[in-house]
Amino acid sequence: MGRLSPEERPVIGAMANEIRQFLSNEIDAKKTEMARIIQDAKLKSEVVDITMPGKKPEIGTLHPLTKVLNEFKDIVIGMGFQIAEGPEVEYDYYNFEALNIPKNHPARDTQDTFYIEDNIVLRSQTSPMQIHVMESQKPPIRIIAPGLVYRSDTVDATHSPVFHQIEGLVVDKGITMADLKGTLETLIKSIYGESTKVRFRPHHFQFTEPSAEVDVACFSCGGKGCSVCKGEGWIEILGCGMVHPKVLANCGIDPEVYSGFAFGFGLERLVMGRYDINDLRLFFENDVRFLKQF
Ligand code: 2U9
Repeated sequence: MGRLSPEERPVIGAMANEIRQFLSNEIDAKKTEMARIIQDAKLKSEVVDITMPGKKPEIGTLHPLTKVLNEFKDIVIGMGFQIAEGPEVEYDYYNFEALNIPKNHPARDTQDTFYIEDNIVLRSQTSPMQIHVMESQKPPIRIIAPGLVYRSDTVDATHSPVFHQIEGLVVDKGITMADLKGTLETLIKSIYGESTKVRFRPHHFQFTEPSAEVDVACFSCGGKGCSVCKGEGWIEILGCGMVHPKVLANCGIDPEVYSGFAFGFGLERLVMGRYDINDLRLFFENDVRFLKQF
């Protein structure tokens, strides 16, 4: 523009403005056109065909342990038991001493657990909950205490440091071993079937006297002996006994007036027998291929 004469300058300037305006309009038109093309492509890609069939939502299933525990709760509630649940971190007193297992007693070895402090442990059985109930309520007592328990075991196909246990306790006047046997036979036949054969074998537990272990005839061979029952013909399912008088007395219940029986079993072991599962670790590996079979 500098080199132009004064007469040429306004003419060329007007032409330049016209060209600038034209180019600007063209660029804006192109931008608008491109934005529309992008918008159309986006809308096309997001179109929802409402006539397509819906995606079937995956329906989950209950964990086998939960399923069997719920069945068991239904059975025992129908028999007049109440469910009592409590803390997994317990005082040494409630997990051992109140159950007639004083400090340094060898019975602690089979129930070795994890110590938070010298007098605070991860419970090795759900019995502490039964002690709490016996301390807080007078007989008659009919409770089932399910829950997680802890043992210092190494994980393998049949052991885990964390597993579920279910215990039962009945305390009243005149409770005898006959009540124990009748109740457990009824319970076991409700779980394993009416024709199940049940056997009581003398045993020892620190917290019950007399004590017994209970077997059922092997579901696989009916008692002849096979690989499932390791040739025994019988499979051990639980332990039981008459509540030790010292345990009653520890809870302020007069063993001269009241008596009781108790039992306990591992839930994983029961479920493995029920569904012929041969590896305990399947219960907590969360493999959907295993879990969705139940
Ligand atoms: C109180 C008094 C006594 C509970 C009992 C057993 C026998 C027993 C084991 C089975 C497999 C534990 O899960 S396991 O390792 N339990 O054999 N438990 S009598 O006796 C009690 C409970 C509470 C106040």
